[in-house]
Amino acid sequence: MSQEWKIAACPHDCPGGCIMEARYDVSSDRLQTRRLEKDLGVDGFCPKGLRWFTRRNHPSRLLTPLLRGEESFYPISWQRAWDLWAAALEKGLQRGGPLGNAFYRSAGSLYFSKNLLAAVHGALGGYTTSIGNLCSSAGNQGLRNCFSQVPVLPREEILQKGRSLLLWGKNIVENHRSLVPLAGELRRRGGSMGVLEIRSTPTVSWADRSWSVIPGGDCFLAAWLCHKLLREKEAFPGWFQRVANAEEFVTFVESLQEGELLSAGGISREEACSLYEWLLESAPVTHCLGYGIQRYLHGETQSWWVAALAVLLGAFEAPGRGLVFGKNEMALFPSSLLEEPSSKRSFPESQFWHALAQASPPVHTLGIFCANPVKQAPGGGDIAQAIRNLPFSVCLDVTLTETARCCSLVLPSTFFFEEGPDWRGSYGHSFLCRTEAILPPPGECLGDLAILEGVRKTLGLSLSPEALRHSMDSLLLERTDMEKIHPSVYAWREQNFWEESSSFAKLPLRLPSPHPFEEPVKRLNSSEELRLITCHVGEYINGQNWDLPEQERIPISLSTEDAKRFGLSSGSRVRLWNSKNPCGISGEVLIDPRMGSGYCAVPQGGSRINSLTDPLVSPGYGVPFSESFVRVRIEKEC
Ligand SMILES: Nc1nc2c(c(=O)[nH]1)N[C@H]1C(S)=C(S)[C@@H](COP(=O)(O)OP(=O)(O)OC[C@H]3O[C@@H](n4cnc5c(=O)[nH]c(N)nc54)[C@H](O)[C@@H]3O)O[C@H]1N2
Ligand SMILES: Nc1nc2c(c(=O)[nH]1)N[C@H]1C(S)=C(S)[C@@H](COP(=O)(O)OP(=O)(O)OC[C@H]3O[C@@H](n4cnc5c(=O)[nH]c(N)nc54)[C@H](O)[C@@H]3O)O[C@H]1N2
Ligand SMILES: [Mo]
Repeated sequence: MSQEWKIAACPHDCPGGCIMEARYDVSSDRLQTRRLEKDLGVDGFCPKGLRWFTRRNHPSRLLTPLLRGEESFYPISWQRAWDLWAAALEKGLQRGGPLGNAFYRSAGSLYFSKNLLAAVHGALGGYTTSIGNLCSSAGNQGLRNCFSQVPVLPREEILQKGRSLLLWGKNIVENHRSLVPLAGELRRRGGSMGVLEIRSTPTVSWADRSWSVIPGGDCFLAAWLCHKLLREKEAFPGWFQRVANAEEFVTFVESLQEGELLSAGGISREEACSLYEWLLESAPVTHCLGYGIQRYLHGETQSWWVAALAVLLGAFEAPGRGLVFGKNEMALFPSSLLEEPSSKRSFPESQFWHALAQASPPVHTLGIFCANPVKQAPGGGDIAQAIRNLPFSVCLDVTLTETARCCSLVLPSTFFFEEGPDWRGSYGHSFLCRTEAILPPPGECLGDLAILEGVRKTLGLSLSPEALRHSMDSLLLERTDMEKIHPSVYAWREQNFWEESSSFAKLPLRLPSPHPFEEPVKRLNSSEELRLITCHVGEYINGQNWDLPEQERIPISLSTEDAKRFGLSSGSRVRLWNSKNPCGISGEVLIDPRMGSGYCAVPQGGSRINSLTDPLVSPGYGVPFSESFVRVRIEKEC
């Protein structure tokens, strides 16, 4: 138990990657926090992050291992839990070899130690798992098509060399708060903040300029802008020098019809021209890609075309004209610690659950870590059933989540300030920090690695997850490419992709066919169906809203035109439904005059929203949540 100030880093999957100091005050039995000195340039926790400290003694927190009984879960000892899990893993090996045991991990915590969670499954010879993630795979794929990697533009570089930002559906006021002060600084230096959106958001209200597109329309708009830059000979001088296929690209762009591009992007010529002028007069403009724009079947094409536009506007030639999406917050994780298992079978993220039932060799056990797929993955309702159908499933989490409730065994994990040493990087900034336990966990909670340590001992494996944690710690402490700016905080000088001499681009030579982009689902009646767009919100991260009051009715934003067409007004109580969930979910209409016809927007993270989404796969193993369609009906009891 530490009464010293120690470093704590928010574990949330959020670009903030916020860091502050915390200590345990015995007299008040409270965790106290304080911000690091301002000039270090690291943000303190926001209200979402600070909730971790008050959640510590929340009544919903799991305190003992739980085993599913006939009617409900009942507490068992750790040794019994490990015996059951170890026996199930052995049975899995007998039935299907190493592939008989499945491992699924998602975005609940971004601490480095989470990369070690598959170690025990690996030591058993391998496992079945998922490939891709719920978040960024499609966008990353488009950027890899273009640059062979996901380019990194460190925040400091934007601050020093940038001027204006164009946010391609990046809702920074809600979801990337740490970019707001940076944008403020650029604004003070004369920069302009632009946003492209499909609806009203706090970022649209905050921005200096905003333009509307239709869902999935950005790639067409970006192609139109490339077309105009080439035709008007206003592309940045020398833009083609780092482009492997510049001639073919120019030929392809010249073959495109301007009018078709604008109509597929859902933007008028006048608006598009105003964006074009703004791009030239506000230069240098840094392009910031949001995650919403890549949740489509052509998500990879979306980011690829924005990348092409950035290249034509001088991304390689002039500092500050680059593009940012996310970056690998675990880039410095010592991957030498983990050997690739000899046997591994991967199913695309969205298809993983469906594949489990049909896999041959069969899957006998499933371990779920830092993940709540029943709530957060597309087709969540079916996932619940897929988990229940398995002979054995175990979920490590801090509460009895929608997913945990479907498992045979539920194991109580710790909070980040109850275990260590551990490390945390960020996909927003370039700091790393080392954290340690500040106080012991409540009840019988154990850290994820300590839980796995119990299984490996029971199985008699020599590989120790806790020993791996300590090796990871030593390897990171030995690094010489990080500057210590505080006893446990390090500044890493990340390479700026845009300034490396070897960086090059391969620009896109295709666009999706616009109407519709691709027929994703069999439509019931297209004029009555709305594309369902689910958006991240300011109050909580992803599905982690268990300590907030559940909204009985979700806000459903509709265009003025659609509301009129369906006879609805603001405040109308409706249900959103489709063939996957005919009973639907309850909501209240909000009319958004900025929206176009044919889609609705609702918050993600509601307990049943993904009962309406389809488990489709986009190139790069992406998850195109926004290719799901719903209908609206006036609410009456179902
Ligand atoms: N419809 C729709 N669905 C979406 C999205 C969308 O836009 N629309 N967004 C998607 C995106 S971008 C993402 S990233 C995913 C995120 O979805 P998930 O990857 O499921 O992430 P979270 O909901 O943040 O957390 C999952 C669980 O991890 C647990 N957890 C936290 N810390 C720890 C820990 O240290 N150990 C263990 N064992 N568990 C821990 C939390 O309590 C939580 O229950 O959701 C996706 N789902
Ligand atoms: N407060 C908070 N912060 C978060 C999170 C959170 O849940 N809450 N989650 C974290 C995670 S895991 C992620 S992935 C990020 C997500 O961060 P964002 O990228 O900001 O979030 P999204 O809600 O996925 O999409 C952003 C916006 O894209 C718009 N949009 C949808 N389709 C299109 C399109 O085709 N074109 C354009 N131009 N816009 C479109 C939506 O209307 C939405 O407002 O935020 C991270 N930060
Ligand atoms: Mo995400």
